Amino acid sequence: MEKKVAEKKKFLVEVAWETCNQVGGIYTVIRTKVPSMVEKWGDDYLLLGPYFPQTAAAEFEALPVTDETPIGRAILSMRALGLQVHYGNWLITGKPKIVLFDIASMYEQVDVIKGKIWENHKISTLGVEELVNQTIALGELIRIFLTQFAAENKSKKDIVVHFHEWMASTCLPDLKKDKVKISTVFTTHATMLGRYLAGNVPNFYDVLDKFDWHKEAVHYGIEAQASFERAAAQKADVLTTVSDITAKECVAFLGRIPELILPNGLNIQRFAAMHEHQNLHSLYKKRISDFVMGHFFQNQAFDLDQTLYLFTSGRFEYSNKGYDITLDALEILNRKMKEAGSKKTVIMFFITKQPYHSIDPEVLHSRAVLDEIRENCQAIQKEVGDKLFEAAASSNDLQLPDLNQFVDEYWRLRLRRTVQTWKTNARPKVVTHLLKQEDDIIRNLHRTQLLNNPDDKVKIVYHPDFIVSTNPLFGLDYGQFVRGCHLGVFPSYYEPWGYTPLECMARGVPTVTSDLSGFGDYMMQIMRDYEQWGVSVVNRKTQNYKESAEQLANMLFKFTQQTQRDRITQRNRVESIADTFDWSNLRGYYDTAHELAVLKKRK
Ligand code: G6P
Ligand code: 1S3
Repeated sequence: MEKKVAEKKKFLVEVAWETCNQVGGIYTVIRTKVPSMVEKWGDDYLLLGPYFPQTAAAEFEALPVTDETPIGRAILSMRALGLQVHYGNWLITGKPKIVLFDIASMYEQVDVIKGKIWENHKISTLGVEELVNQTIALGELIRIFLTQFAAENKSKKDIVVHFHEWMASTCLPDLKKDKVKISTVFTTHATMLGRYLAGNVPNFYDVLDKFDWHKEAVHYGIEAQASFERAAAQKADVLTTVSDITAKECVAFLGRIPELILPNGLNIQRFAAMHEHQNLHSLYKKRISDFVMGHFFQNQAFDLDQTLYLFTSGRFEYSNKGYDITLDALEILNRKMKEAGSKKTVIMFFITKQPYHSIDPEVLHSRAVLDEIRENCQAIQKEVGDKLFEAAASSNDLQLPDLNQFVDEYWRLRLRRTVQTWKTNARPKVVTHLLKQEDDIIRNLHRTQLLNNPDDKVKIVYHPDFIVSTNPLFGLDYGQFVRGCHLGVFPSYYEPWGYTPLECMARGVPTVTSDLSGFGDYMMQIMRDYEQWGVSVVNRKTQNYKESAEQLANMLFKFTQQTQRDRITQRNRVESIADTFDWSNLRGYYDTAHELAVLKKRK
């Protein structure tokens, strides 16, 4: 009897606000995991999410809906009620089936739904922000669909529904109340209160178990969000999160110990460039060097062979993402390098998103003039080449002629004039765009005077926009930019998982992370000699801010002392362990969560 139950087939539904809708890291989780999920589940796999026409136009392909399948019948019954439900393929690797719900078709009902939520679950949603209203409307659409789908489940498969984050889970308490025949998993990828409190309360981790979740939620104006999150966490058959660190927040804010930790992976195969990865580094580094020449050389030139490109990137969460500690460590690094008489130059890129008017025209202009200088040089090179060839072929004498005579006066003058007008006494800008207002990065740079002075060993390029291939400054997409850099720096203070260091590893780029990020914590657990593999972990758990900044500066200083051979070897090593984080290795954690949900439901 026991055996028969265990063999029953399962159908998996995953639900996320970021299905076919890129906002942040959850999109990466869902999207990169799809090939591995489709491999296991085949046709017994479905993703649910919101319908946004613009993204759908690029990533979604509609399929006909018939009444021959439970999914089709559930959709048709919703359409009969006047609800807009889209069914089709998500056009990504793995091409999964997805159902997207048009929130607008439920929006008029939001106040009625809110009333019921209050009646049934005592969750107050008065005066909430627009996003919460949208998630409530989406939740109701998901509730109707899942209820109908479960009722249509004639094959009697165990339906497991995996909800990601509160935005996709406002209906979870109702599904439970209505005893809909599904098993549920809820994964929180961060907690609402953690996000707010970590950035505002000093020693957040030390006082984690002292907070009154409700009082804090009201204080930060996120009572509805935190309540939905807590309700979903408590009602789900299985609660999971992405790291041990966030598991502690679950206990403190959601009132439940997660049954499982589901570490995040990537579809590493997509990045694998095998032996090519070193050549790609070289290629993309040249493109970054083009920018660096254009930006810096008009005022100060340095040896590009002795220049290292470091970067950090992510949403603008100044202290959560560790931009503060990175800047303070860079000031120390600058001093150390000067004192040691280092021949190296470090260019540190801050890639994040902040409101701006436009790219700074002077930065663009300088870049354009450098391109013109290159064109002049190429014209001269061609002229000299052609004339030298002619001279060599027609001469009997083995002496090399004076090459200067082959350069036309016009090109000589034009080159000189272009270079002269380009050179300037003005310091290279630290920020590439015209920001709408001064922010914490700029304030810190002014305090530390890390302003691209000629004698600085550490130079700053603050690029307040994400990198896309159409960007005129680099002409690279983000992945190419990462490959061209030497080191990714992510010493986060609050980071439930953090994909950025993993994205470096996948491209063979060494990285710095912190023991307060889920990824760093996980690395420390699975690999004792992680440093050997190009992953440095800043201790932010037991050291104070100043000590951590000093430790980071020492790590960076050590990095500047490596030889090129060291760096090449290290890149090979980093690349060789990236497979550890392939979903084919990490999907097993999800499989366990789904098994567990079914078992708990049956009890
Ligand atoms: C790769 C390329 C080499 C290049 C090196 C530069 O290994 O295959 O041709 O010299 O990168 O490394 P670096 O760390 O100095 O950018
Ligand atoms: C969250 O996205 P975030 O950047 O808001 O989920 C991600 C995926 O699990 C995670 O990597 C990240 O740390 C969380 O913060």
